[in-house]
Amino acid sequence: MAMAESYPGRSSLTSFIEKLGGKIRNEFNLEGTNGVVMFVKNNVEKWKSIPINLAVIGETGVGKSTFINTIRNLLDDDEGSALVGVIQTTKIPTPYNHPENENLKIWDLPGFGTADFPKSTYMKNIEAEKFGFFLILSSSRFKLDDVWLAKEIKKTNKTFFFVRTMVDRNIKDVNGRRTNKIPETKLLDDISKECRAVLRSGGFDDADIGLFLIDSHTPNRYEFGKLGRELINAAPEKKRDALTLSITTLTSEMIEEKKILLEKRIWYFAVSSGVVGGIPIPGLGVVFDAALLVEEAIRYRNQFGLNEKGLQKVAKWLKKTS
Ligand SMILES: Nc1nc2c(ncn2[C@@H]2O[C@H](COP(=O)(O)OP(=O)(O)O)[C@@H](O)[C@H]2O)c(=O)[nH]1
Ligand SMILES: [Mg+2]
Repeated sequence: MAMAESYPGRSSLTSFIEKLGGKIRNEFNLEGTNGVVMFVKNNVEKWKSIPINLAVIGETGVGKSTFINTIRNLLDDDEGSALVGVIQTTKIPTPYNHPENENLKIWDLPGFGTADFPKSTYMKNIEAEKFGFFLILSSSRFKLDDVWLAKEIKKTNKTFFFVRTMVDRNIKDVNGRRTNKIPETKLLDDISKECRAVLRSGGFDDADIGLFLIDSHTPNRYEFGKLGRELINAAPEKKRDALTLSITTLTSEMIEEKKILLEKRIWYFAVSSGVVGGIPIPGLGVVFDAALLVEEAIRYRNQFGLNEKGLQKVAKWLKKTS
């Protein structure tokens, strides 16, 4: 998987730490403790200044606003959330900042083929070049227009995924009044096949198409987490950390991604602390640790939603989904 390239695997960890130690020792020799603090900060805070623009496209009612709220870890009535169930009156692309990373913008884009956004000028009108990723949403089978759009995006070499929303409703519709329930896996498989048939008719091979079946109300179910992971994997290396640290935690896949990344980050602190702590000036190591480690420890807690606000949110989600 692409992940292995950017994160030190177990076998390459020793050389990663050795190299890091060399760089940090160098900083210390040149600039003292401040140099080391700056070096670590520059490296671990780099992600905050990297802009990421994610486009969410689909007709009114397919679940764009809901998806945008969920990926930002917001419930529909939270402050700053996108209005759900509201017919779009604004026909211009609307950005929503991620609450924890204002450089991550998720854009609500109007569907195409309307009078305001004719197909012929759609890519130009939405300023397609500014987006790194495109998610094409549908709450039923995809249409040939979706396939057309995907082809246009493919021409620009950008990443795109198909996202089939509201699968929970389909399952409920079929099984709601049956005594002998059809297994969920079979129903999901049917939805997937139905979607893929349309995409295949447009010339997309199953192998090169990312299709994810989700329910934005319960992101810990179905393929919401898998979608988050694939977004991270598809991101250019320099954007990967920013996405990992920003995307909502509510899936096991994201918890795993965050764990891997935070494990890498911790070496910056451990090695620096070792280098600075090894200098025979009493108290220097303690000061250094206090300056950097407290902040990072708070970040770890926040990343896993283990602060008060995060825990309240999890409680709210659980209450809502149980
Ligand atoms: N069950 C379920 N309902 C959803 C999902 N996504 C959106 N909805 C509901 O579908 C309706 C339209 O959603 P909205 O996000 O406003 O769609 P938009 O017009 O594309 O922005 C709202 O009532 C949402 O609560 C989903 O994944 N599962
Ligand atoms: Mg909307």
